[in-house]
Amino acid sequence: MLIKPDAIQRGLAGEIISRIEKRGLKIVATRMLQMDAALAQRHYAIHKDRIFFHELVSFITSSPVIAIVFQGKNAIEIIRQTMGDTDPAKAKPGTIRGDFGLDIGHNVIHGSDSVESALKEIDLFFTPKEIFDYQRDIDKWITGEDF
Ligand code: IDP
Ligand code: MG
Repeated sequence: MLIKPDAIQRGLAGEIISRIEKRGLKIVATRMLQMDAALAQRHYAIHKDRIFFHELVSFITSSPVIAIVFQGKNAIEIIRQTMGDTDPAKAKPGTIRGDFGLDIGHNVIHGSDSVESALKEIDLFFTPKEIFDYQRDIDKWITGEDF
């Protein structure tokens, strides 16, 4: 996931991380960076023909972001559900976008939409050495199994 520039500027980073962390997912990598246009274009390549693409690239590069890799059972679905609908106006209250956003172009968080895109996106932001493999004793209380 990415904590987008608007969320960092508004001081929402901790709250956003906390909501996902509290679901039980484990942080295995994190990095703060300011994306450049080349990285933004690769990250959002799937949207390159959309009318909002230029606006999207210019927004995501406008100020630093925090990239985080979360690991855990059904991580993609859990994060997408916790994020809420892409358009904050449609996102349910109780979701991150539903609680903290108003505008589709300023929706505070990015989350990968499939395991396949997560693997590609992780590769754009992290080297394998920056991703941690560690055990938490609490995992057996969250899922009944160790990750
Ligand atoms: P997602 O972030 O929920 O996966 P996508 O459809 O993948 O949503 O779109 C990527 C990002 O592009 C969205 O998070 C949003 O910030 C931006 N976006 C999507 N649709 C529009 C639009 O119609 N106008 C401006 N920005 C948009
Ligand atoms: Mg998407």
